[in-house]
Order: sequence, then C-alpha cells, then structure tokens
Amino acid sequence: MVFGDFDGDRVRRYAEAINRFSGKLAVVIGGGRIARNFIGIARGLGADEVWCDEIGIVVTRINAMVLLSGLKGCAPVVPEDFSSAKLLLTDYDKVVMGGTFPGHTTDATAALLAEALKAEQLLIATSVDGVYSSDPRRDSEATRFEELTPEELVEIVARNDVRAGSSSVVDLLASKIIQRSRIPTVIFEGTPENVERALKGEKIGTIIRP
Ligand code: U5P
Repeated sequence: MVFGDFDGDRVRRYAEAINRFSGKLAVVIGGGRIARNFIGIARGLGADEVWCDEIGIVVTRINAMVLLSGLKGCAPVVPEDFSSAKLLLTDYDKVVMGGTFPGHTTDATAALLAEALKAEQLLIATSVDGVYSSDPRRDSEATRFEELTPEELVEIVARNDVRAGSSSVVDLLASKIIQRSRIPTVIFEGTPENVERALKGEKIGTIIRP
C-alpha cells in the first residue's frame, strides 16, 4: 500500500478500511512520492543506490507509524524484520510495517512477509488498476490482464528496472517470491475503497493464480 503524499483524509480512509476487516492482517506500507522525492535529491547529490534504498526504507517506516496511529487491534510497534512481525501477530490481529533491507521495493517486502506467514493471500495495492502488457502510462496499446500465472508475471516485470524508488507495477523480486511461494495474489489500484473491496474478497485488478 502506498500513500500519494501528505493526505490525512486518505490515510484515515485506509485505516478505516483496515479496521473494518476482522481477522489476521499484516500490512506493508510503501514510501510513496515522499520517498521518491528524497531518493531523487540524494541520488542527485551522488548517493549510491543502497543509500537511496535506506532513505526509502526510513520513509516507509514513518508511513507505517502514521497509519498505525489510526489502527485498532494492531501491534503498537513497527517491526523491522519478518520474525518480529510474525511474533507480534501471535499476540495481535494486525501488524503494520515498512521496508526491511535494500535492493527492492515494499512489494517484495510484502511478498516475503506473506511467505514467512504462510498467508492465504497477498494483496498488492499499487498505482495502476492491474498488470498490463506494457506500461499503460506510456503505451496506449497496453492491455490489462484479468489473470496471470506467477511465471507470466515474472516474465512481464523482468522487463523493468530495479533502481531505488522504481515504479514498476510490482518489482522483480516480489514476482519471484510470488512464484516460489505459490501464494494467490491480487494486484490492484490501491485506493482506500479498493483496499476494502480486496479485503472483502471482491474481484478486482489482476489475479495471479498459481
Ligand atoms: N526499499 C528498500 N527495501 C525495502 C523497502 C523499500 O530498499 O524493503 C526502498 C526502495 O528504494 C523503494 C523505496 O523504492 O524504499 C520506497 O518503497 P516503495 O514505495 O518503492 O515500496
């Protein structure tokens, strides 16, 4: 899940959507435009990609802290690794975290966490309404897939780059983890309303079915 920018109303609507879900839920928050701005500035100053990733990770953790402020039944800390998240979920129904280590986006963090938790399902709330044959923001001929296998997803995202702050529909590591874990995944446009629909199991976005 990603916040566009400092928009308190939007964050509130995400929190409400998550609070209406009953059951165990692990949420991973991205860095949004703020992370991309900071990464762009640091890169312009000569920072290497690992440092840019570290900056991105800090922003994701701040976003997690902000969302956590509005969540009920959620662990009151932001775990920084998967074992801590797993442990917290034994005591709490919900946990919210940001990134972990450099080299990928929070898509991969979410996929790894889903794998570590043996999750029933992975929901990836992103900025486009599903997976397209090519980038719909640049190619008017791009077509959206209703359903893909993990192998097809890997093939599509392998064409994108892996720099800090990448804006591929999902990153390559995430697609590889989805492939190896065989966890059913939904990739959809992450508005608060859509997050709620996805949590209810409504058909939305592109389904990655092993
Ligand atoms: N990031 C990492 N590792 C993580 C999560 C995030 O290096 O586990 C960095 C990447 O540079 C990413 C940025 O692009 O933080 C912001 O996360 P996201 O909004 O792209 O998911």
